[in-house]
Amino acid sequence: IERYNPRAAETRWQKAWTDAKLFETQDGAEGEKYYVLEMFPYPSGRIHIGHVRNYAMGDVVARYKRAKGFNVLHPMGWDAFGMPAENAAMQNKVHPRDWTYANIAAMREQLKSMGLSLDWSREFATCDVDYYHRQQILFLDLLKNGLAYRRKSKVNWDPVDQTVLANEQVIDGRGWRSGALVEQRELTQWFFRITQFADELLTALDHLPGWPEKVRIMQKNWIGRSEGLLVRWALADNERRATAQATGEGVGREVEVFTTRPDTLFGASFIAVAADHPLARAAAATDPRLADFISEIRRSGTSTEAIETAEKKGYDTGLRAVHPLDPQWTVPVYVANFVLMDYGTGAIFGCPAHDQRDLDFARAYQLPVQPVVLPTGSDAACFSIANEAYTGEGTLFNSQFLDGLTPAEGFNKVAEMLETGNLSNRPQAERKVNFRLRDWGISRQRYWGCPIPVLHCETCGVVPEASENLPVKLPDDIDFDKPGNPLDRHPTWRNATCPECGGKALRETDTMDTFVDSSWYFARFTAPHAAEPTVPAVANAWLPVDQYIGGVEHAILHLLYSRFFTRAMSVCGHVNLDEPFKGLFTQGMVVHETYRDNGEWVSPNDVVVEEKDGTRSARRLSTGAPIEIGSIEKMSKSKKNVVDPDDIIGSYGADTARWFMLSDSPPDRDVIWTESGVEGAHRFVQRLWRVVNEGAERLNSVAAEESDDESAAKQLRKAAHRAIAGVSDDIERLAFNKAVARLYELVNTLSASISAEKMSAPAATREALAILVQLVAPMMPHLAEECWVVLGGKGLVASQGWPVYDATLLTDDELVLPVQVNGKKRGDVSVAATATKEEIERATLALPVVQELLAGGQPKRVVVVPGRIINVVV
Ligand code: ANZ
Ligand code: ZN
Repeated sequence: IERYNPRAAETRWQKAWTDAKLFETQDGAEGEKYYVLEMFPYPSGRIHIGHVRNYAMGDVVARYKRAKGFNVLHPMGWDAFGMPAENAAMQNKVHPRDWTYANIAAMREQLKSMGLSLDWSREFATCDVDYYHRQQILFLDLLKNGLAYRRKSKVNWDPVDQTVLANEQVIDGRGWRSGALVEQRELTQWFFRITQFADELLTALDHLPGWPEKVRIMQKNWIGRSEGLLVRWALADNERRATAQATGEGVGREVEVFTTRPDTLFGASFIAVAADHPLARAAAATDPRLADFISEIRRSGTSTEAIETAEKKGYDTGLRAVHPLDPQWTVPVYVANFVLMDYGTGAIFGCPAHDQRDLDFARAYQLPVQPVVLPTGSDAACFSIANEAYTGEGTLFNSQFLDGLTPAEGFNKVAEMLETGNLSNRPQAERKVNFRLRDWGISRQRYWGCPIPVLHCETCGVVPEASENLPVKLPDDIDFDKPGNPLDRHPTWRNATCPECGGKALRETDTMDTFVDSSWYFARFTAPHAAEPTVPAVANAWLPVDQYIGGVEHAILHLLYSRFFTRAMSVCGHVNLDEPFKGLFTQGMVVHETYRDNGEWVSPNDVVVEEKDGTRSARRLSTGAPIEIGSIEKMSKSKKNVVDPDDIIGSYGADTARWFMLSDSPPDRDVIWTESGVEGAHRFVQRLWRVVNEGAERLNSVAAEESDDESAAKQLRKAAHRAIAGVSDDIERLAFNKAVARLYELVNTLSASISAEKMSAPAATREALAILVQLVAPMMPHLAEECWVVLGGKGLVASQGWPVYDATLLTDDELVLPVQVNGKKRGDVSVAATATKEEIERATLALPVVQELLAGGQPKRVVVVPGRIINVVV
């Protein structure tokens, strides 16, 4: 038997599927709909091995569901806008469009070489004018519905690159690319009102059983709902008047804080406000040192993370605030670097004993630390706080009328008192639900993105572009010679006519965040050529996506934006649903050992690893020099521990690559790419090929009238039918590695029976071989087709129905056990040999004769002697 040659076979079968238009899905075709989608790739240039894993998984599901009779939608496209294309343009003088489409062309070929059952007729790239045209329609619809708006907002501005930076692009206060000190600028930016759905986006997470728990928790934390109290602290009169006079500005009479712990009010020792709080600004007007302090803390990074990790710093404004529960008690008012302006009210009261940040701050500025929550079982006399705040449960103490209450009771008591204004004859607080979630800023000062389709008219202000003027196309003739947004300095593109008054207007030059592009592509796949963003009836029929598969790195932003955008599209009538992804699966990464030669990373291609007496050593393939084996890490170019899917597919074939990606570890865990693992997968490919060929050969030589040996046939059929049940179940649960293990087993069983001296059950062997090939097909589709031909199967495996198992073959042989009632034999019960005691008991009690003797009552005792006898005591 000749070795299986994947190279020739794979292209042949890919062509056969394409010619048969097998994977071109028709809307409303026969069968229940099933939409399976892998997160679409960014066209960076080449697919990486993580893509192979992701798409192999999705393809198994798609092929399996198709065989099960579903009408499967399994499309592919490109998340094609974004910075890397502009970087390439700056570095290599190539147009972002050319760079992007060349990458797409290369990657499309790579994906095609994997033999994925994709409907390529629905392919699009988000940078296609056809796509972003519809995104502009959506933008204008959101604008009409109050879901898009413009406001001033603070941004990180890189003065050298002349661009806005995301928080992650600011490193130690400097631009990641230019190294320039980042400035805070106020720019008018476009936002999507995601906060309008904050509560809904949160509660709906409880109704997504098809999502991993960890992703739901991450989204919950991101949305960050907290129930608290807005508490107004009056400013002590003297200082307030002094400041107000000096600045001529109305410093408020009070400062309002947001707290989730009003129960700890008696432990308060200071008020702190954000650098941008009006109180801080007013105070800085008369205090140059405070002004310096404020500019210093503004420089040190604006990300929540930067703020949380920075050393706590504050400046005493000299103002004093009056404690809301005790008019005789005042605390100092600081400006502090750990208070964020855009959360709550931008002001807090600090309770050092029970909040770590407050404690760090209090220690730095010698402020009192008064514990007010006593851990259960602690002694009030001895309990004190050192360097760790106590944030647990307990009983309130040192708190006057709150003493003895739990924190929750204390919360309610304080809330009631302050809400009703018992103490000062006016309400001093109100309950408030706060969200961490902010509106989504979508403005980017970049060229390679979807233009925001509005105009700025001198007379009419901001005007949406008229729909007949859409799309607002990106100009082609741009240059990247200077930093900044090429759209801003384009000589003519900005000049336009106001659709309202016909006067002169300037185009908006901001483009949309690329997360907008990926927030609705799954809906566009349902009608990729429609004139409108969707055809609602068609979209509603296909959506939600039944199984979405992608990396956990998208657990928050992409998935949350998509959930928001789906709701926004619903409001505008483009779809009629809230949740876009019914099932979500986040696959693990592909990791690889690292290698070093004198501190320099070495590619696995130039390394041979040897194992001797259980220890592994490595040397360079080219020079033979010894190499240090390093830790196993995510594949990355910088560590050179990448393998190129093209190389793997070129030398072993796509089926081997797919099989290995599916076989080695549970799909939600990381998989370690090893050469030996790939070789193992390839050996299995060859083995399967041999078993099928040998089987077919021997079957051909068996005389037609020869009949099966009954017991041998039964064993074989059992193995095959159990494999059908098991593999189906594994695929349904996305436990691909388990399915693989079962198929190894089935091949072993078949191989033994085929190589036996006498083929005792030819008919059963024929059946089992066909089943094997069909079960393997979703994972190794090319090999399966080739084997199908060998077995003389009709048509393509890819268009066969999924094999159906015979349920009677799943149970082991039955056991018949005698049943005694009160020591006297009354009958027999037959149960599966594998039945548990509970199952045997249930079957026994269900016997009519036992039922009769029980007369509706319960037995006193049931004694099961496994494999022997059952005694019922009534
Ligand atoms: C007093 C207090 C005592 C607090 C205590 C906590 C523990 P979450 O749960 O995230 O909503 N806070 C409020 N606004 C803030 C801002 N703009 N910047 C920084 N911190 C702010 O957190 C609410 C708590 O975070 C609030 O409750 C407040 O501190 C602080 F033992 O008030 B707390
Ligand atoms: Zn106008």
